[in-house]
Amino acid sequence: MLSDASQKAVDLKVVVVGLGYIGLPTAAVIARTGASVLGVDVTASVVDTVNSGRVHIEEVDLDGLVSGVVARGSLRASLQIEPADVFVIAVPTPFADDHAPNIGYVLRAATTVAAVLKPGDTVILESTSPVGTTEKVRDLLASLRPDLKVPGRVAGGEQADIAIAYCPERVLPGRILVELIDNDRVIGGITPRCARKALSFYRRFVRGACVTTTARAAEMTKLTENAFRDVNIAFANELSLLADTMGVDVWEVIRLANRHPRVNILQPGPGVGGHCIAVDPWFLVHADPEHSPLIRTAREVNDGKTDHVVAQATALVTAAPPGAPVACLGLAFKANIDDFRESPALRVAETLAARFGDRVRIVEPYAPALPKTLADAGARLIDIDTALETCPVMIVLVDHDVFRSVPLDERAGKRVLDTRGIWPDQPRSIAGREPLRMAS
Ligand code: SAJ
Repeated sequence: MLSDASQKAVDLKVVVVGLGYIGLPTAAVIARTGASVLGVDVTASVVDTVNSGRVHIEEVDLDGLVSGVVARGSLRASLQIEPADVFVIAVPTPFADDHAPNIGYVLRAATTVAAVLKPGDTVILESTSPVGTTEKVRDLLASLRPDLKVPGRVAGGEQADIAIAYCPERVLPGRILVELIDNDRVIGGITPRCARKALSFYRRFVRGACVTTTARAAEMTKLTENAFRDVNIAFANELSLLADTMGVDVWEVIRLANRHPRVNILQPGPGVGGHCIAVDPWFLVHADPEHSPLIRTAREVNDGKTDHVVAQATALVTAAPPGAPVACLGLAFKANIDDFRESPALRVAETLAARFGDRVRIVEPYAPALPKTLADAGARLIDIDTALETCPVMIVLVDHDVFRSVPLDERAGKRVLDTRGIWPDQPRSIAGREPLRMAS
């Protein structure tokens, strides 16, 4: 017989709107607690895939978890929403060309939720959002459901019928299932009571600390975390340009500087990619351009680093024997994942393919086929062994483990541009420049 607590978990009905990189793992983790979870998505193929117990995204251990909870009947997917006790919104918040955040998907999801809301329900927004979005969701729900008393809009002494909160996800792709459980959560309520309601939900599956605050503070906290990382990567990328000018190995300098007890510099690379760090800082800049010059400049430095890598790579290929094949190692936005969104590696490879056509070979163990832009330009997908056998020019764009492990004797004599510093023993790097090293 079930204990009271697990009986409660079984009875809990949760809807997760958006079955992407965050929504699907979140839905599966909640379903594992015994709650009955419905994942709602606008894409029929995603719904079909999940209902057949499979996954449409690569994430460590996600396939086993999803197949288990679907087989047990704890997780279902649908194009249609159903009534529930808790609604979690995890849809994208992209930005327009002028970096204006687009919260259209969030408002559409809230509209869908409004149709089935009832007193006692909790609505939680997890999508990274500009400050004030949760209040906009509240206002939208209030206008669509005038029959419900919404938080922050009730006369003194009265209780709201529903709770609304913002709780940003903080998980790192590749470690999502672990971090969903172990990371601390910041839970911002429209009112303190809303925060407490959301807190009791997260306590079901989060082992990390759950800290409550206001919705606005939680929204800004999420943007701050990613802007912090972007600014710090920009510092490393700026150092890499300075080190090039000075003929110094930037990775060695960073390693040495990080021996200082209060210095912790991140790693330079070909630019910053992904759907979070390259995007979220703009939400802060867009809200108050006058007071965000540092955050804006960091974005520009990181984007500028990709242009710099393109110029270095172009110089390296141009200096190589005519017709020599060029291997671009990696397309993903970072190591050991299959996510190519906003990837600087992809941008570099596409530019090189547009310039050098069928001389360009791509090595990307996480891509089953080449993206169309690359294929149309004449580039070909090959494996790392073929690249090592046939390509005298190699451009390292992603630090996948399989690239990192290539020993020096297999790449000796090659012209290498190593944008990730994975081959510190390569005799010539950075467009043929010999970095100065101190004698050991
Ligand atoms: N990168 C560098 N140098 C570094 C670290 C990263 O160039 O030293 C590059 C990566 O190669 C990649 C980009 O930055 O192109 C972003 O990678 P990441 O590993 O820093 O972050 P994401 O985008 O995978 O995940 C981030 C995380 N945020 C923070 O670490 C503050 C994660 O916790 C968030 O949940 C996620 O954004 C999100 O969804 O917002």
